Amino acid sequence: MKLAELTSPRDLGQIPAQELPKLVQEIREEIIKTVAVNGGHLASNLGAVELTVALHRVLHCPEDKILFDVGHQCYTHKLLTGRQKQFASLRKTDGLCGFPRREESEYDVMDTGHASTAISAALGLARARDMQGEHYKVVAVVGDGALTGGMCYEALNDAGSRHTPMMIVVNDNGMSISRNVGALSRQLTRLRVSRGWLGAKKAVADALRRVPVGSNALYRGFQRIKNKARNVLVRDKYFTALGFRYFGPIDGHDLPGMERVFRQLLEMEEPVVVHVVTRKGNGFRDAEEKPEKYHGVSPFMPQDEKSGPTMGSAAGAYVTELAAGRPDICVVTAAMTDSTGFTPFAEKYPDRLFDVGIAEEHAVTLASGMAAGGLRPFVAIYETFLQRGFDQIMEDVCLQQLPVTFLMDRAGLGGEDGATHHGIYGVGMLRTMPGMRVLSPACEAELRAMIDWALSQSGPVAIRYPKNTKVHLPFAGFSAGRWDALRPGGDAAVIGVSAILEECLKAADILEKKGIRASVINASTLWPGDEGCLRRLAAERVPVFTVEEHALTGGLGSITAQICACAGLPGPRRMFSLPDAFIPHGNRKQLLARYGLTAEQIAAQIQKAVRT
Ligand SMILES: Cc1ncc(C[n+]2csc(CCOP(=O)(O)OP(=O)(O)O)c2C)c(N)n1
Repeated sequence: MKLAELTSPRDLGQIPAQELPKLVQEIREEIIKTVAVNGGHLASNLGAVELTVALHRVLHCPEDKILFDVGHQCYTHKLLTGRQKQFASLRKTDGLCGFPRREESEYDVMDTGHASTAISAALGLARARDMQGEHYKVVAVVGDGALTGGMCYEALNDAGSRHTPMMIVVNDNGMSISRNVGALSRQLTRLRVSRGWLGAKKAVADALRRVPVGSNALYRGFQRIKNKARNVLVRDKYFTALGFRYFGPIDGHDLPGMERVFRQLLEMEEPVVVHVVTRKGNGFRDAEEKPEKYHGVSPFMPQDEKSGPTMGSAAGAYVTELAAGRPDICVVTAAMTDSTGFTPFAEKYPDRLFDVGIAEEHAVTLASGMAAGGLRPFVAIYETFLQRGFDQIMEDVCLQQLPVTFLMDRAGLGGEDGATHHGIYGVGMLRTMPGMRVLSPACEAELRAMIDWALSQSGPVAIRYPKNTKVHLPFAGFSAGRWDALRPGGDAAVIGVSAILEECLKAADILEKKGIRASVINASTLWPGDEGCLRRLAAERVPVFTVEEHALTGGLGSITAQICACAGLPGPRRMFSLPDAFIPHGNRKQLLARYGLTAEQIAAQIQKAVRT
C-alpha cells in the first residue's frame, strides 16, 4: 500500500511488516520534497518517521491520543492521518499548519508550538479519561530538548504521585536545536552510551516476543526481561524516582522492535517512560551531518542563501564587540543561542554565555540574579517565548529594578510558523510591568544605539526587533523617550515603529501623490512613549494615525490613546494594528494585506479619514 492510498492510520495495520520500509522511505521523500519548497522543521521530522509509524500502528487514533511536544515533528503524523493531499500546502497561507491544530484534524489532540507542555496535557487527558470511565491510551512524545523545560518536571512529578497510566516516549537524539544541554541530558547520554545498549535492543526484543498478553503476565514478563537482560538494560534513576517505569534505551529507527515494545508496555496500566534513541535528520545526509542547520529551514537552497543578515545576528555581533571592553557583560539564552544570533559570542566568550535549555522562566530569574550580583546580563530570546517568563520579569526583574536587558527577536508576525510564533503580544505584556522600558528599532544602527542606551541604565530594558533588517531609515541617532519624524508633513501624522515603518513611508509617498502631506514618526521608544510629540501634533491640529505589527491591546495604538487621554489631547484618528486574535500561519506580506496593513490600504484609509 502506498502513502497516497492510506485513508486513515488504521490502514497501516494492513501493511505487512516487510513493506513498511518502502512506506517509511516514501514518507521521508515527501517530507524532504515539501520542506525544500515550503521550509519547515526538516531534521526533527526525518528523525521521527519510524517512531510515528510505530505509534500509529499500535494505537487506535483518534480514540487513543498522541501528543507531540512542541509539535514541530508532526509531519509524518499529518501524512498518516488523511492529510497527504494537502501536504504540499504545509505552512502556506490557508494551508496545513506546521504544528498540530485541532481545527485541522480530529487526530491533532492539542494546538502546540511552545515546548515542554505535552506531559502536562497528556496527564490532563489521562485524568479526564479515568474520571469519565473511559479506556483510551494516552502517549506523549517528548524530545530530549523539550525535556529540559521545567513544565516537564512538574508534570512527571504529578503523574508519578498518583500513578496515572500514560506512556511517555522520550525521543532522544542528543539535540535540542543545537546540542542539548543540562544535567538530565547528560544522564540520557549516559543511558544511551552505557554498556551495550545496542545489545539490549536484541535481547529486549527477543524477550518481549516471548511475553504472553494479559497485564499480570505482562508485568511478570517485564520483570523477567529486566532480570534476564540485566546486563544490557540500563538502570535509570531519574524517571524511576519520579514514579515511572523506565524502559530503554531502544532503537528509534527499528520499526518492528519499537512496535513490539510499545504494544507490550501500553498493556501495563502504569505510567511508563520509553527511551527511544533517534538520529536527527535521519535519511538525509546533509541534515544528519548538520542537524542544527536543518532544524528549521527556509525553503532551500537558492532563496535561503540570499536572505541576508538578521537583526539577531546584528545584536549578537554588537554585544560581542562590546563585551571585549566590559567583562561584566554576559548572555543568557534558552536553547536558542544560534537562532538568536549569539553563536559568535558563545565562541568568543564561552564562559560568559549560559544556554539554560528550554527554560525561559529560569533564564529570566537567572539573569536577575546575575544583575543583582553586579553583572550586565542580556537575555537573548524570541518575543513569543519570553511570554513564558511573565511572572519572573515582573517579580524578579522589574520589582527590584535590576538592569537586565531583554533582546527580543522575531517581534511582529512570525510568518509560516504561525499562531504560536508571532511576536505580537509582547508590548502589551511588558508595559504592564512598572519600570520596564520597551524599545523597538527599525534598523541595525538604531538597534546598536539602543543597546548602548540600555547599558547606561540601572533598570530593565526590553528591545524588540523583527527577524530581518527591512527598513532603510534616514537614521539620525536614537534619543530615548523621543518620537522623531522620519519625514515631514502637516496634513496627517503616521506614527509607526520598527519593520512596519516601511509600509508607513510608502503610504506617505502614496498620500503625497494625492495631495496629502503626511509626516512619518518613528515611535522607537514604544513605552513610556513621547507625550511631548503628541502635544505638539495636537497643538498643530494634525490628525494622528498609529500603525503597528502588534495586537491592538497594549500596543502602540493603545499607548498613544492612553497618553492622549491622560493628557487631555485628542486621541488617534485611527489605529492600524493586527486584531486581538490568534493570527494563523502564512506569508508575512499576505497576512499584512489580510489585516489592512499594507501601504496601499493604510494610505486609502488615511485619505478617507482626512478628507471627511
Ligand atoms: C517555549 C519554547 N522555547 C523555545 C522553542 C524553540 N524550539 C523549538 S524546537 C526546539 C528544540 C526541541 O528539541 P527536541 O525536543 O529535542 O526535539 P528535536 O527537534 O531534537 O526532535 C526549540 C528550542 C519552543 N518551541 N518553545
